[in-house]
Amino acid sequence: MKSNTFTTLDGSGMRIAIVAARFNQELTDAMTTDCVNALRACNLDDVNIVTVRVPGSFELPVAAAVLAAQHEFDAIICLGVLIKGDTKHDQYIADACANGITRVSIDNMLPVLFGVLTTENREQAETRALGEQKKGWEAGMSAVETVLAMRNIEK
Ligand code: DLZ
Repeated sequence: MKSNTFTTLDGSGMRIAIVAARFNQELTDAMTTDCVNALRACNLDDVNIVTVRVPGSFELPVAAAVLAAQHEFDAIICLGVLIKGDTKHDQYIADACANGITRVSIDNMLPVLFGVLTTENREQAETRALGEQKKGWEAGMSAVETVLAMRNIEK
């Protein structure tokens, strides 16, 4: 079974926020569309899917923190595309982003999904964002699955 193959997930009544970086916009736009479609496929109403855009992946954690503080969402999905450049800039952003998202998630006991691609080059990013891997779809499905899993733990 492919790792991103999901069984039927019912997210009826869930409210989920997507925070998407604009950097590498062609790719993050596609991931956002796929993510929204995944949530719709899990029976979420459009009114319960909120999308926020930020400049780059570095800004994903602070936007997620603000959304988490509203206590209105069952999960927050962070989407971004980090492509390696000539310097270590991408590594610093990736580390800050991953650490920040983890902190927001744990501090709020809320699923905050890491839908951020960290790739060596544009081709790898396109395969994951636009190709058959469809990482935006995977992030949406993972969010609903995690909310359901947490509800089971809480019982
Ligand atoms: C500056 C920058 C660079 C070089 N590369 C990326 C990238 O590949 N992916 C991404 O999402 N954002 C990138 N950014 C922008 C930073 O995330 C951030 O928006 C700026 O440093 C402003 O804080």
